[in-house]
Amino acid sequence: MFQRAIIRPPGSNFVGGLTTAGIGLPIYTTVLQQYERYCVALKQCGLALTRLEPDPDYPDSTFVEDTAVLTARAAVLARPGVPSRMGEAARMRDVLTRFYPELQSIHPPGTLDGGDICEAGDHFFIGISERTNETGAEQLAALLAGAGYTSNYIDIRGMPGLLHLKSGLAYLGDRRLAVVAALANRQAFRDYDLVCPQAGEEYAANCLLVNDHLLVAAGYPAFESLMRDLGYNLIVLEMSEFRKMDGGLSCLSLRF
Ligand code: CIR
Repeated sequence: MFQRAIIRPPGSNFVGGLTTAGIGLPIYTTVLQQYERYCVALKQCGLALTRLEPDPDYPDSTFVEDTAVLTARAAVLARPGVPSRMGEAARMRDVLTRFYPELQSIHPPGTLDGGDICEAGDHFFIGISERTNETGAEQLAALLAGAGYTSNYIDIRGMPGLLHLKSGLAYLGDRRLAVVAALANRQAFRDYDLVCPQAGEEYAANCLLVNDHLLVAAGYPAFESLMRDLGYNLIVLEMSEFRKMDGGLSCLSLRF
């Protein structure tokens, strides 16, 4: 069970962040509305929120997930793989050491974005992407192994629409994964039940299981009804403005 989430509200600089989506610029008032609903949803899932201040130096810093990997037995400070975001991790260090005095770190030349790391019980899928390099992935795998976790690598380099592994993958509990069709044939997933969003609904794969609820993005009706049929207790959230910046439900919090 998760008990807490660290969040950092989007600042007025949010629209200046990185994006490849090509679907327009976010409207800041709508960003804030969607964000507050997301926070309410996390509280509804039973989480206590540690709410940081918006950071005027880092427009992408609301995507806090990318700064760390938090687990029940270990915590690792990430080392974001794009220059404009690298300083975000340092600003998270003090917050994290309050909860994890034994915080470990990814070191140069390793780079790693938390969005590339998908926890599935005691196993982790580690994405190798434009942001997370092989060295960063190997460092994390070794740190996780030291804490008794297994892992394997999923190379997503060059796959359109997948900034991070979790842009197309989520763990749904009970050895079930939501995964985009383009990743579904990977050997690493062979012992899992796979649920694939239909063509046109790929964004919905970035859903988020938080205790007794599954957070899903609004606007993907086929995926939503599939999840309802599987018995999940859904909270449906409008995410349009975060999608414009390549972000989704998992990126906006660090849960532990
Ligand atoms: C970026 O390009 O880094 C941000 N605009 C979006 C980060 C989304 N994070 C995530 O999927 N974990």
